[in-house]
Amino acid sequence: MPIGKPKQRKIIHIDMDCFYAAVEMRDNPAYRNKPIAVGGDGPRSVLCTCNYAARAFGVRSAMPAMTAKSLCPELLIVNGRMSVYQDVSRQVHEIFRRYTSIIEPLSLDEAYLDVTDSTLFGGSATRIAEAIRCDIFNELQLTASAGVATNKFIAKIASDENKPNGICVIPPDKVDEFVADLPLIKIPGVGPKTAQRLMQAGLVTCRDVRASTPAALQLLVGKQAESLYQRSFGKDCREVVTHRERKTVGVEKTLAQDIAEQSECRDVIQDLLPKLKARYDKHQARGISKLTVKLKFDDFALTTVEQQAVSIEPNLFESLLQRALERSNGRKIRLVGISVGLNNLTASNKESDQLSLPI
Ligand code: TTP
Ligand code: MG
Repeated sequence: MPIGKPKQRKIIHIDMDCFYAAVEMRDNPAYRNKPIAVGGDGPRSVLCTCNYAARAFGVRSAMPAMTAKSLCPELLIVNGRMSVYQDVSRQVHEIFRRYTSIIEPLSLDEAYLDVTDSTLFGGSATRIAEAIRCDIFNELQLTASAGVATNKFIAKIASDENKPNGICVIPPDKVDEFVADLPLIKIPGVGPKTAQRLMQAGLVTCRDVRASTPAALQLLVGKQAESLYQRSFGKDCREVVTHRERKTVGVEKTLAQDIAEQSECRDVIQDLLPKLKARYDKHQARGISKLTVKLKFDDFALTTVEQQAVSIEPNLFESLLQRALERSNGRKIRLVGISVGLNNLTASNKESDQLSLPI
């Protein structure tokens, strides 16, 4: 390899198929050939996920149970068993560790693996990904999908291409072609609002972003412009991070009935405060950087208001609540949450390291 040329990385993204629903089907054979979803089936419940039989009817994650039932009247909605999903997630991670120690979990059912330096299967990332999917199937009776590429962004998008129970490999010489027609909404970090703003400016695919200018992008998406520009050429130099520091600690409550009064929201925050303090206690060494109030309105829209702070101040939560409620436009409140931002321990350590250097 010529000196100075960076080594081509081999990244795998693994994502379990309809994870909670798949575990339920595995453990309850009666669910197997039926459309099922996991969640509550009360009038105010929202689905966590559903199996692929239910998806054929248009049922989706995060959909209100009532809507799902109207799309698919025979949908069976089962209660979730979080501790079982956590156990399965641990078992999946044990399988990952047979192949690499560089694992970055994204959620219970999703992780990035860096196998650049692996010598297994002659160093073939594709064969490693297939071996992982086989182990998961043989040992846990569950299916996973995999994306294999030279960076995290492409691997993540690839894992979705041939779902369920599929693999998609994007070799370096196919990246350009794969990315050019990619709709921007598929890029992690580009949410529906950003995608809408980009579309209004005529930007729908990565090809459109390539033809734009960094300055124009800056106006549209602010500080996200640089990474969006990079992604549109298939570039992503983020490492697979094996340990990520928690950034916030929070508590929230979904209300039994939507509320409209500020005083009622204030009462909910009063109830949540001791829980927040108890949770923060475990992270005291980090110190606090900000306080945040989050509200979910009755149309499921979320809003957050935050302010820098160094301690849990009930009065500050109150004024943040007031500012959040100003955005309600007559909507009622469905959920109230409060959280604290934690200082970055690693950064402060680095700082003290620098201070202790001899001058
Ligand atoms: P996902 O990987 O997004 O979805 P999935 O595994 O159910 O389906 P897919 O085959 O498309 O990957 O999320 C993993 C689990 O996280 C999912 O099984 C349930 C949970 N979840 C929620 O509880 N709420 C949500 O809104 C979403 C998206 C997921
Ligand atoms: Mg999944």
